[in-house]
Amino acid sequence: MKIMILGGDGFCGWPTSLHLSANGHDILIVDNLSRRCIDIELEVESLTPIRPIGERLRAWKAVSGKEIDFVNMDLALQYSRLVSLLQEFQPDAIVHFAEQRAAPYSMRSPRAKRYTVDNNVRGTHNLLCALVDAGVDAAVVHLGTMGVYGYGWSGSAPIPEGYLAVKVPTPDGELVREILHPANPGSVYHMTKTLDQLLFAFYAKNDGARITDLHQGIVWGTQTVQTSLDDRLVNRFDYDGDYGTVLNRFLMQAAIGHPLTVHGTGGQTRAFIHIRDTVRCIEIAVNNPPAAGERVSVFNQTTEVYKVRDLAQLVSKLTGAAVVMLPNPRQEAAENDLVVRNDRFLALGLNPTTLTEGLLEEVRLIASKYPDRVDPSKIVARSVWRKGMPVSPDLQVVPLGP
Ligand code: NAD
Ligand code: USQ
Repeated sequence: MKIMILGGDGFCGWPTSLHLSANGHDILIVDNLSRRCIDIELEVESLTPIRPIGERLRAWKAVSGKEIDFVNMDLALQYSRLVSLLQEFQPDAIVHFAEQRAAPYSMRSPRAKRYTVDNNVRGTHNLLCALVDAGVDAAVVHLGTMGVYGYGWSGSAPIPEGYLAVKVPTPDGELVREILHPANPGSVYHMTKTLDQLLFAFYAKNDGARITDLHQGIVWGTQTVQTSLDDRLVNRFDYDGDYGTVLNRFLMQAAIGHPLTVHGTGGQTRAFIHIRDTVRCIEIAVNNPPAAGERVSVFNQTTEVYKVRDLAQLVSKLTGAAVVMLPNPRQEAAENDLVVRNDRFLALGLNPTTLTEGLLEEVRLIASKYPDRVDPSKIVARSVWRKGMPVSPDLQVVPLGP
């Protein structure tokens, strides 16, 4: 298949591009490298020394013999170029990762809020509009988020895959209808994903666009089979307070002797997936698109559910790291239940990678390889959801020994 990977230089996009290339697909990465620019803005770098995109692609050719093409283009701003590119490349499928994806970054300033909305909503709409404009019938696979459902809205009721059956009262009794699950975003970033859902629903209905929306949980881990083949292919590892996600942060913190930073009580329950399952799920989704005229196909792309404090305890037990409860910089439920259906991927053959001590240790070892690349002043999360919320000071790093 000819597959365009929008956002293919990022944390999920890079390993997905390599996985699909290794499996024989013809890959074109489109990315404006904005994530690398945000590293410069935040004065922090990936914990792993990621290489420039050109070097990454040359290394992949040397290691695998396969070519991946790259176009540096802004999906949100370069509409005409996008139409031409679709007409030239004629993709069978498009995987859309190209959005600003950090909730704390999206809340850090008015500028970041506006950038996140402009970038994400315009990018997604440009893609859909350009497909129709170019007359290209490619299947679109979009990376959405579990956060569109919100947390705690339905107590312990399982979260369905995208659509909720509701009873509608009528003069003659009642009708049962399936509606898009109510959206309940917890940040400006998550809000853009709920807006994306409406864009998808409209273009599927109006233009017969074939769209799959993957409501992905928090991704942990860093390496896949392909990114481990050569140091130059290493995947990014975000550890800072804006972009680092919780479990990878805990593993990095343990590796350098920083206390594990639990926000609030740690009673927040979240859904997780390992990066190796991310790339497999995307391949399954690419191979199983909906037909033209069908509604948007939604999968919950997640394999396990944990409370934040239980993850901290697990990492602490494994490593001896201290756990510290910090004032929560976010506005979110202190405690919530979360039960998630993921039957669709399981039915299509996903064999979930579960959070075993071996895999945790593997990530901790990657983190401990680069202690000199950590800036301890970037670890504590400082983007607050509302002005005046307390900001925690830096914490002391005490290396734990071998
Ligand atoms: P990332 O920031 O590492 O990668 C996103 C890539 O898209 C970057 O390389 C960036 O340069 C590019 N990009 C952004 N805006 C662009 C634009 N306008 N034009 C062209 N390129 C653009 O993020 P990630 O962690 O790889 O996440 C990828 C997708 O998966 C995101 O949409 C995110 O919302 C979703 N997701 C991620 C996670 C996670 O835990 N990382 C979990 C659930 C969903
Ligand atoms: N948390 C801590 N300590 C930390 C970091 C986070 O307690 O040091 C807590 C947060 O307060 C939150 C939870 O851990 O309650 C998850 O935070 P996170 O940063 O790991 O994840 P989140 O902000 O939800 O965002 C990440 C990705 C995003 C994706 C989302 C999937 O950055 O792109 O959409 O996970 S989901 O959470 O399922 O919506």
